[in-house]
Amino acid sequence: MANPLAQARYLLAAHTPRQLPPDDGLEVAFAGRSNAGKSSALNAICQQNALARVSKTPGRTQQLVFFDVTPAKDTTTARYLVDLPGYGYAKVPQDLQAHWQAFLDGYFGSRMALRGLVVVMDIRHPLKEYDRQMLGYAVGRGLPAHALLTKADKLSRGAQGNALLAVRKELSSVFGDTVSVQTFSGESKQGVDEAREIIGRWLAF
Ligand SMILES: Nc1nc2c(ncn2[C@@H]2O[C@H](COP(=O)(O)OP(=O)(O)OP(=O)(O)O)[C@@H](O)[C@H]2O)c(=O)[nH]1
Ligand SMILES: [Mg+2]
Repeated sequence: MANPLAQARYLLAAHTPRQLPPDDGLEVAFAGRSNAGKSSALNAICQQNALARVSKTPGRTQQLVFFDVTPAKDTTTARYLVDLPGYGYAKVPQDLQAHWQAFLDGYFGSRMALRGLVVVMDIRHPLKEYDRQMLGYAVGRGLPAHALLTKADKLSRGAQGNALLAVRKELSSVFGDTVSVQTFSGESKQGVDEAREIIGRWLAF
């Protein structure tokens, strides 16, 4: 079956709440620590090499970047993927961090269009404090969340399996069954079908 997410096109980058697109569609946000691999995951899921900007320098994505995945035949409901600024990057100046915190709090607290949250975590360093906070935000609002344990290509199959089991166990003890998890790699494309399936369901494709 064709991948509807492959149609993704850059729409806009929002630095302030006023710049957000109208809150009347369906959207899925990608969150994660700086350098975790969010932009790479978006690109792999959308089968595009240069949709979201990938960088070796952490803190690259400094806005809420919206990608339009509305099917051409659907003129009633806009659908978006949103690349959120990475968190936990100490070198971002404090006032900028405060700005993002407030912007993100507002976005998560009130965005009606938000249907699900993808939390991207390096499989070698999962479930850091901010990851738990993001998952808590989503679950607290009644939104489903899905964790991608990315950069799986850096580990053997056995080590991947162990990491997956450990994270799954921890997530289910804290959040019950509202948070799912899988292994993933933006590099090898491992797990892209599973991720597309979940995101596609949230976006009512
Ligand atoms: N080996 C490997 N490297 C990856 C993978 N995903 C991302 N990377 C690398 O990790 C670095 C960061 O990737 P990005 O996708 O830019 O990460 P990000 O989370 O969007 O980072 P910020 O926007 O700065 O928060 C880059 O050097 C990528 O090439 C992966 O699955 N495997
Ligand atoms: Mg990025």
